[in-house]
Amino acid sequence: MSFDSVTAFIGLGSNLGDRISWLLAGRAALAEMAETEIVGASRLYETAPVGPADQGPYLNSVLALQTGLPARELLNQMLDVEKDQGRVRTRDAERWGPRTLDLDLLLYGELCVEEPGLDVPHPRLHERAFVLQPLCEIVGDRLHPQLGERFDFYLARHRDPEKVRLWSGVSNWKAFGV
Ligand code: A4P
Ligand code: MG
Repeated sequence: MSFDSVTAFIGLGSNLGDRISWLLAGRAALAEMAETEIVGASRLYETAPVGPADQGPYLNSVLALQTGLPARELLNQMLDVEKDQGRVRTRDAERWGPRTLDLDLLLYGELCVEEPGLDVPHPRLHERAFVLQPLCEIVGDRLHPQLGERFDFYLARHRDPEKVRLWSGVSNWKAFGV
């Protein structure tokens, strides 16, 4: 790993088909990206859908990556992984609708950018329990690079134990790397 690598955090979500298989395949594909290593993982959560209510519950988790890829290149490769894992984007696909695998670039070091096709930190990160709960397992005491409070501050505002529950369907989710 090069000296100027950055720690990035990626949110994974799935609510269609064999959800855990999509997440495991997504994690494996992320681990194979050039100049990139998975260095941390939250546990898995089963979460009530945010957005249209007529969709099933999600599995969500957050991975920490050490990467030498620039942010845009990382996101492009994440979108390729989504595509390879069977997610179909159509022009009229429902926003926040069901998906086999959704990968969100939550944080890329301390970077703050708002460009066409690249918003980091993820703009809804600080208001979603399904992201904050797993993220805070890894970096709850870090500061949101744009908004300035600790991530566990935002979690305390949005925590929802009814809608975000630990999921123990597999035991090896955190067994990445060596
Ligand atoms: N894009 C720009 N910045 C980013 C970034 N930091 N991470 C662009 C990811 N993508 C980024 O994303 C739309 C475009 O945003 C991409 O082409 C990319 O270039 P999308 O994945 O096609 O659209 P989306 O996911 O339907 O919409 P959006 O607004 O990204 O939704 P979210 O925020 O990803 O939410 N409920 C539960 N319980 N768990 C979930 O995981 N996920 C969603 C999707 C809704 N409800 C959920 C969950
Ligand atoms: Mg998304």
